[in-house]
Amino acid sequence: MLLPIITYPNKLLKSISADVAQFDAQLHTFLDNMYETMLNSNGIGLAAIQVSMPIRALILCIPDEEGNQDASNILEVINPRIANTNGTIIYQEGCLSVPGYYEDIERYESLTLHYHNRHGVECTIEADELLSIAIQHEMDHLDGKLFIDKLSYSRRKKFEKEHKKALKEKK
Ligand code: QAP
Ligand code: CO
Repeated sequence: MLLPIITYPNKLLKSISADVAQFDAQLHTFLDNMYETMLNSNGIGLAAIQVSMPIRALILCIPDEEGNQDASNILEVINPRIANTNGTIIYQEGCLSVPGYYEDIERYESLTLHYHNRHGVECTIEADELLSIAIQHEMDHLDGKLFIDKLSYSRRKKFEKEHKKALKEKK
């Protein structure tokens, strides 16, 4: 089932999401719906709050060399914690909740992540490059932050201007 993705400036995107307590069938169905919704919108990552659900869950599916996003490559991350970080990296980020806008953002180059999978099992992964960037981007959503909140004053102004223009053109 496709879920509606909310977009900036919807205030729900500022929510602090709550820890997941029950790793039940309802959560599994929700995660499946998130995956379908993300692929349908050509995304590589999606946080639960982007579909109006304020829980600490996110999904990632980094495309392989052929650009395929196989279901076996999906990473479902619940109640995540970053344990260790290394270096910095700059990447031009976008967001399904800020469609059509992309800016360079600095992130940790690599990190260690502790999280729970859909069954509540504790997992740890080492991530670098695009996966590390995507994890940090999606974890920001859990604390009500968007990548545009990281822009310098002048870049943010540029965004607000382009956003207003895009809204007018849609009407
Ligand atoms: C977050 O972003 C991310 O504007 C996931 O028109 C971003 O999936 C992780 C998208 C950068 C790592 C690096 C954005 C699709 C998708 C758009 C996305 C659009 C259509 C964004
Ligand atoms: Co996003």
